[in-house]
Amino acid sequence: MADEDEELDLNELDDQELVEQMWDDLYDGLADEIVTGTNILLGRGWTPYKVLTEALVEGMRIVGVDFRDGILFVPEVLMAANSMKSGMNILRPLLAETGAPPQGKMVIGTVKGDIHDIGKNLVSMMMEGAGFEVIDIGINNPVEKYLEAIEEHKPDILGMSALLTTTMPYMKVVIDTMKEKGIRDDYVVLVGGAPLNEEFANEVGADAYCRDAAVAVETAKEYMTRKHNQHAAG
Ligand code: B1M
Repeated sequence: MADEDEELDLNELDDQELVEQMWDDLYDGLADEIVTGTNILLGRGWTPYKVLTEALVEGMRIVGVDFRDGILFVPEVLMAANSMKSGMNILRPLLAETGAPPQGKMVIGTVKGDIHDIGKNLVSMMMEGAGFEVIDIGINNPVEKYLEAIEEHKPDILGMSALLTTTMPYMKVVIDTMKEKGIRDDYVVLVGGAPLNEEFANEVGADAYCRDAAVAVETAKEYMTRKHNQHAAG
């Protein structure tokens, strides 16, 4: 009954009010409300991508600011993250449903020591929506896990995510190990995560830095086009 009341209340809000309410609900870790809000916006004709970026990602950005400033703590941020995932679960199949032609294969995972996975999951969702087959190897991956996954799945692209300044150098460990094994150039290596930038990506020997999930998709597509052109020429 309480849920029904909440749903009615959220339905009465206009789009902007509802989005702002969802930022508050995400902040408060209210997963049911996030599910309801996500469904309402979709029902009003919002694209899954618009709901994702304007309601969920922006809500998590606000959480991040108060986490940084010591206003929110890990348990609260975990609840916010779980609420965000409830919304993402609704959007995932819709984003994958675009009927995009098959593009290629990507293995993606968050590096060793790092358990942040929302950004990586979002990249996976968007890549699937763009027609990529995605093998998501999860969080806290040592170099061996990356090597096993690329050996098993033979992807076109290896994606790595890191959200901490302390874990992002681990990307170099993975890339250097690939070099030692003589397999670095068999894969396109894309890296992303809030503390990274292009300079860092160059330093560690990645092919490209992806600022966000949309850039990851565009970059991956560009590399696939290049690969096809090279095959056609060779
Ligand atoms: Co963490 N955390 N956290 N945290 N956390 C940050 C990253 C932090 C910036 C917060 C802050 O202080 N402002 C800070 C890092 C500071 C630093 O290193 N400079 C921080 C810290 C310090 C910590 C802990 C150390 C806190 C503690 O324990 N005292 C701890 C570390 C745990 C660990 O990993 N070992 C910790 C823990 C956690 C939670 C578990 C509570 C939770 C994670 C839950 C989860 O992921 N399941 C959490 C969260 C949620 C955050 C913030 C608030 C939000 C991250 C997020 O999900 N953003 C974050 C603050 C912030 O980033 N502003 C913070 C939304 C997401 C959509 O964006 O991940 O950037 P993002 O992904 C984007 C792009 O970066 C890019 O595309 C994505 C989509 O557009 N991208 C890629 C990401 N990966 C990519 C890979 C690609 C391509 C693009 O491959 C091709």
